[in-house]
Amino acid sequence: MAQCVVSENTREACKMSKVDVVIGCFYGDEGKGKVIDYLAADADVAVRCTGGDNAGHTIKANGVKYAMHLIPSGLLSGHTIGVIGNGVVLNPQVLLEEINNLKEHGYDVDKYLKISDKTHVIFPYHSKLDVALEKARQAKKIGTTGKGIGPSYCDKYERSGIRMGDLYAPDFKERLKEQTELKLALLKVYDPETDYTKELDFDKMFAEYSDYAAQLEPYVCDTITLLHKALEDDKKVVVEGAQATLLDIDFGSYPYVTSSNPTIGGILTGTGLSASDIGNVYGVIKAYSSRVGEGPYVTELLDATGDRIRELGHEYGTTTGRPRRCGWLDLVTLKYAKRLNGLTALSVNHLDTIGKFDTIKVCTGYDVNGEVTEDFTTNLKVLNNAKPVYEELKGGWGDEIASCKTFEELPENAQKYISFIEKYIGVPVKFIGTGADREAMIVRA
Ligand code: 2SA
Ligand code: MG
Repeated sequence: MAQCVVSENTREACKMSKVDVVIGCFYGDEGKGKVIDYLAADADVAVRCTGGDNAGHTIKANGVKYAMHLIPSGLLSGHTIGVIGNGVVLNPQVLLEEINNLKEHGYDVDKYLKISDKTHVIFPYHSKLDVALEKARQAKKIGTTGKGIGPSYCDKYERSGIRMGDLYAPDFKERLKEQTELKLALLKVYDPETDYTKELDFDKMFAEYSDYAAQLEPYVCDTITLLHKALEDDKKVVVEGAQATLLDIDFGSYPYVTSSNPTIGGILTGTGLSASDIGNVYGVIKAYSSRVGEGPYVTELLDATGDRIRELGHEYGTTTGRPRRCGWLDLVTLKYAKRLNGLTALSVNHLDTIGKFDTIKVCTGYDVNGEVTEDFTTNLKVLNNAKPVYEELKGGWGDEIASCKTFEELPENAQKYISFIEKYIGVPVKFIGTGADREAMIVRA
């Protein structure tokens, strides 16, 4: 039999996981940025893989608060390369604002930012279409962010999208002209009352995008090779999930979803990493739940308790400023997120916030027409009919936990809350967010 030419050392190295992944388990805004920030401290590369500037990670670094929409927030560590992967849809204007802001705060963006040549570009007609489509949906609105995400992914899958690399091709002008005309015709169908010809003036758009292209050119490269070379050089990579499991185009509550795969599959297709490169998959949740936009939400509280969670947790969107819908933690949904993503550990944020309630409810089952199930479904009819089955746990702690550095230092009820989640899901809670500051986090071994 032929001998295997791969040495034992290489085989061992292959087994070591070098890519940590951070995924939102519910509807976004779980506080992924905080974990990413922690992991980036010893990561060499941080990658964004899906979505666009509909994402917003708020990070506080050196006393400054940054709302990161496109640049991987790992770059804020000061020594981590930030990669915008091929699965992202990119609005160059937003990106340039972010680049300039970081430069003003002393970040060497020119050294650390890389953009995939395959990343699709968002043009003004995408956002116009996004808003016009929402308007045309009338009573059946999705509640999109209006950033042009859906229409841009439509172009990608229809194979007419313009990618970062295409901005430098000789036919860019011709393709942009063709797309602008097509989109103007479409807008006329969806929103016949508005004249878009001035807002989508081709010459102006071409001049603007040619300027953006020139400014961004130094960052554009083959990020797939870059990532794999980094792994071959034993570098540590963190993938920053955007949006969340229940907003997944395939696995979320369709059509109330975003237009990409924020789940584990999107991590691979949006970066070019392979399944066997993935090691830790960190699922991020809050100690309660929230949602922006339309769609089913079984544990939503439309009462004073929901309002109190919103105020205590400052639940207003980073991207759009919209007040978020709020409710108790839903473990049925979390179990679904665990199954889909293969979560290896959890991060629970806002433990301080939920501890301000004396009694906390946690959803452990859905009552669907008298039958209790622990299995989530995206069937809207079932979801809209499902009534949460709650278990009550004792709260009564609060801000004082911000100074706790270990799990053991937490008040007994707070420990019990975390242990309850772990027992139900069967996944350890590794990170616990105990306050707004980035340092306010317990990291368990
Ligand atoms: P779109 O604009 O097409 O993606 O909107 C479709 C639906 O997806 C929802 N959506 C989001 N919901 C929560 N958070 C989002 N992004 C940030 C994040 C949040 C932030 O990644 O954490 O900090 O502002 C996000 N992006 C899209 C949207 O409300 C629609 O329901
Ligand atoms: Mg967010």
